Amino acid sequence: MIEKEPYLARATCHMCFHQCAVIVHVENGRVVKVEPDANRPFHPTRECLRKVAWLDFHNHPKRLNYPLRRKGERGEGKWEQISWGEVIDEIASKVGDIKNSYGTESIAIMGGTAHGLCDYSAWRWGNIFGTPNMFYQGKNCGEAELLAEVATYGWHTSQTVRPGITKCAIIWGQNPAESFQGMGWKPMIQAKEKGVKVIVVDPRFTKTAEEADLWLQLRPGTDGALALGMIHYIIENGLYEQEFVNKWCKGFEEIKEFVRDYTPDKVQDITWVNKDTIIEAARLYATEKPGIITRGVALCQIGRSAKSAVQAKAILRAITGNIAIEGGSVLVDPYPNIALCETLCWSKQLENVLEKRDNVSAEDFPIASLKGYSAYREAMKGVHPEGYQAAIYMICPSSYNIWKAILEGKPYPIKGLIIQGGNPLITLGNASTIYKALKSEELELLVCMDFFMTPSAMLADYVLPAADWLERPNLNFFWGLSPLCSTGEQSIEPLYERHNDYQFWRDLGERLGQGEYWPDTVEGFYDLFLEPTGMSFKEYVSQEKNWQIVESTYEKYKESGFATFSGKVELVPSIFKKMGYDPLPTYEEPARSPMSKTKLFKEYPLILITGSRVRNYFHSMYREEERLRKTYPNPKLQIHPQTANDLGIKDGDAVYIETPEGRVKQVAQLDEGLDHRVVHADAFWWFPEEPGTDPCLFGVWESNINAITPDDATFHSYAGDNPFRALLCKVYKAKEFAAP
Ligand SMILES: Nc1nc2c(c(=O)[nH]1)N[C@H]1C(S)=C(S)[C@@H](COP(=O)(O)OP(=O)(O)OC[C@H]3O[C@@H](n4cnc5c(=O)[nH]c(N)nc54)[C@H](O)[C@@H]3O)O[C@H]1N2
Ligand SMILES: Nc1nc2c(c(=O)[nH]1)N[C@H]1C(S)=C(S)[C@@H](COP(=O)(O)OP(=O)(O)OC[C@H]3O[C@@H](n4cnc5c(=O)[nH]c(N)nc54)[C@H](O)[C@@H]3O)O[C@H]1N2
Ligand code: SF4
Ligand SMILES: [Mo]
Repeated sequence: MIEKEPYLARATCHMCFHQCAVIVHVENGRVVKVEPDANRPFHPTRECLRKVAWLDFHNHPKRLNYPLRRKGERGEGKWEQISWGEVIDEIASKVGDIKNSYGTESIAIMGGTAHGLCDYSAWRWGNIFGTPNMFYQGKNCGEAELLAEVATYGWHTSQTVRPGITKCAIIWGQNPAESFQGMGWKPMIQAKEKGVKVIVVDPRFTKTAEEADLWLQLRPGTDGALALGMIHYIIENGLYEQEFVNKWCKGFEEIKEFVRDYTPDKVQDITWVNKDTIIEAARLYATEKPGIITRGVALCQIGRSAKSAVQAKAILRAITGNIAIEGGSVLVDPYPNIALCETLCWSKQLENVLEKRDNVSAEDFPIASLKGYSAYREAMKGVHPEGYQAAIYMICPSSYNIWKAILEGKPYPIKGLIIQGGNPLITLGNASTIYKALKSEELELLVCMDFFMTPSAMLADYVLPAADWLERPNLNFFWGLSPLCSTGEQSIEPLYERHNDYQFWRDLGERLGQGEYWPDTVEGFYDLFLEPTGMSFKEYVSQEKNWQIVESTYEKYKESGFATFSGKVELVPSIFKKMGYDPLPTYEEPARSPMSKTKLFKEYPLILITGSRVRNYFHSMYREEERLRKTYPNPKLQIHPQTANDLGIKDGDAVYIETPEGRVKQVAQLDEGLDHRVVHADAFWWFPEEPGTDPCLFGVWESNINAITPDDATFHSYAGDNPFRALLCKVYKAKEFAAP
């Protein structure tokens, strides 16, 4: 940061997780203007709509500015302002009491998606304190895919095409034209100009699908069957890469036998995709090489049918020889200049906790537990002797088990929950269970640190005001999932009594006797991460390019082998067997589908998918930003015109969406790009303009689709991700949709 005023700061925007390079103009200690920094890579694109809220968000009158302590009952909305010193003392004392009575594992921490600083500081605190119950939304963001990729290859794969080199791209369960406009979509458009063949697998005709050469409109949740059908065709027709398979893949004969039944006819019946289209997709991907297959958040959220889908995708890449080659699915190492495991005290966590209790979902979803992580570590040690940097997602408990541990004390009680950068009532399944857990007397401590009072924060005992991206320095390396690192300067000192997320954990840690682990400032914390570079954060951030990218390397397995038990690509992963799972990609119907629940289907005759990203928002954020809100004022239920007509629904009508869990209201949008048997509901809706007090909680029960999504261990993916898609519902007309 330049000291003199007025000045310019080279910051990175954090209004979503893309961290675009921006220049911030500061006068008299206040931000007066933010603009794209065209001199650095990854600057804001025209398509990003959230930019209009840059200043409004920072200055919004509803921002939390002081620490608050609850006065009345949870949810009553009675607060008193207290000092940071008092609030840290009180939280530390309660955390200490819970630790003494129940053990460190009884404190859970909960974050959201990659919000940056708060993730890293929370994980460091959790590891030092010794709790394996660190939930974050990576769980629903792709964990089921990542765990399958790592089980198969010992690495996860890259997501981007190389324009001019990649010949075929399957965009599977992803809509990057809305969700990755800069990083993922821009190279895709460039690649299109150079002739890449694009195949999109999505039940909706999305903006991404508009660019496709081939669109596979499948029945939601049947991705596993589709991928198995493609493997079947590729093997039967000798289109696989024999040399690579013979030399580097284990389990090929077993897979060949296993997919014998997945004929194009059978797969057409299951998936609703015409068999010629399935064959065309398989043929294109196997012959137009190199090719990539993206991960897609959808596949992690189709519940128990996720496993076959993610495993079969991993197999498809390998048998076609499309991994670890230029233009194909590259095996990714994290950005190498970051001491991720060390700084997060990861080894301490393993020592600490393995001898004590595993996370609360270890029994239901053992693959994502400390035991699971130890098994992965063992498998990988030949290639990653220091452990795998991108480790955190491997131990994340399922949220289902957190609520159960609070409400039923099983497998052991969770008594304290610290939420930072999360809004579970809106972004996790079955809000009524979450509501019960957050209001339960069994939960002795609930803390929420955020920018705004959210429905979840309303139920907290303490609400803490977070400093935003303009008020803190930023260092981000995408949880270790990409070979990228971005840095941005702090633009101004935090306004009012907003504190950065690090400061909270540091102060809490210090009060609990962890002083030696916590540098005084965020910059000191970042210095620890950056130790391998030999640079301090201050030096690092002032480099000309403060977006660092490490070039990909190819075929590195030829030197080290694959990071699996056998050193080969394991088409039938031994780690799955070891953890008690079916190691084959056996297709399972979604827990609620027309086939698996024929009786229920009679009452709920439409397939429901939820939560597809829109350019306007970042999940549950920014509903209070007036200018942005005008661009997308209300939640939409997309429905085929024919279905709508049958139900007497017109475009713009208010409609109820009902599942066995209850009903919510959204606004109908007629959409011919959907199959008439499928509807899509927006997720993430709450209404900051409504009363925050319980039971309204800013309209949490009105349009929030997660008020009516199920949460049951038997529905979840093998890794414990929430089932948000491939559900059943009915839709009918409502009287009106109250305008905000
Ligand atoms: N039905 C359905 N539900 C879904 C999904 C779906 O597709 N359908 N998708 C799932 C997925 S993939 C994800 S990632 C999640 C998203 O879930 P979340 O990450 O929980 O959602 P956000 O709205 O991004 O953030 C939650 C809160 O964090 C606060 N916040 C943001 N940044 C910071 C920060 O730096 N510090 C602090 N202290 N607070 C911060 C925001 O103000 C907001 O209130 O939703 C999941 N839920
Ligand atoms: N603007 C914006 N960008 C974001 C975010 C945001 O909130 N706003 N969130 C970020 C986060 S945390 C994430 S995880 C990513 C997610 O980004 P994406 O992976 O692109 O996820 P979605 O848009 O939720 O879903 C992608 C597609 O899955 C389709 N789909 C639904 N059910 C199925 C199914 O059963 N099978 C298949 N094959 N497809 C299905 C939907 O129709 C949708 O078009 O976006 C990130 N980028
Ligand atoms: S909101 Fe996201 S895409 Fe838009 S400028 Fe900020 S970081 Fe970039
Ligand atoms: Mo996500």
